[in-house]
Amino acid sequence: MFDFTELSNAVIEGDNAQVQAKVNEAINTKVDPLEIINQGLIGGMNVVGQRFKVNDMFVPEVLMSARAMNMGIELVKPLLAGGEMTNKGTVIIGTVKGDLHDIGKSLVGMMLECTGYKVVDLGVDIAPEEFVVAARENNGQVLALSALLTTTMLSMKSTVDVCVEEGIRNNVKIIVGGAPITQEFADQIGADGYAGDAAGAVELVSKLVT
Ligand code: B1M
Repeated sequence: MFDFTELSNAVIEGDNAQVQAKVNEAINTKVDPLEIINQGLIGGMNVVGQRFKVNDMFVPEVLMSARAMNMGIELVKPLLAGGEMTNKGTVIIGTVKGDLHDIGKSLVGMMLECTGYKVVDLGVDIAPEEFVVAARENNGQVLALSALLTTTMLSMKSTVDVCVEEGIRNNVKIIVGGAPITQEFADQIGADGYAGDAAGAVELVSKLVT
């Protein structure tokens, strides 16, 4: 069995070369790509999150870890993309207004892409109106909203409200996710669904887009 500790530690230390070496080692020993992401890469990032919270790590170090994690994900990505190449539907994804966290959102987007959806990733700090424009322009079936801050959760409600005002609410499913989000919150703001992680988001989208 592959020992993920060294890979997680490399993410924590923001050591790109070591992340690359350990990810390649895992790939060569046929470790499940999703386990490499979840246990090794995200496992490390979770520790970073805990240390950041107690001021044991600071922004520049967190960014180095995030960069190392993303680099690892890029190495694993081609293995996930090998499956289905059909277009199952279009998902517009973005982190809501005021929020600059993009790691989880990008992971969700990547997983959707790898399972056959066309993903239009708008990036971070996306205003409700921008989601509406993108949904119209790309004929999107799903709007996927990510938020990591309790303060920006409210932008999710504004986005749902603007979709109603602009008359597109019946044409598009809206899903929400991110660390502070719950099913209860999703119900309160009138979203169509909530997922706690990237795999859950894929499952949810496949239920909503038939
Ligand atoms: Co920020 N940050 N941060 N941060 N940051 C958190 C979120 C925080 C919990 C840290 C803490 O204090 N413990 C805290 C929020 C507190 C709160 O609101 N309750 C916080 C804060 C306060 C801030 C600042 C305000 C700090 C400051 O400046 N004083 C500031 C805000 C900037 C802004 O957005 N306006 C800030 C800045 C930053 C950095 C720039 C340094 C960096 C972001 C870099 C980047 O994204 N490019 C950063 C980071 C990295 C974090 C932590 C440490 C890690 C987040 C992460 O990437 N996790 C985070 C602490 C933590 O979460 N433990 C923290 C890994 C990622 C894979 O997980 O994003 O949760 P996550 O995504 C998961 C699920 O949530 C889910 O699936 C993903 C995969 O499993 N998911 C979805 C996400 N989106 C989804 C959408 C879906 C479905 C599922 O459907 C649509």
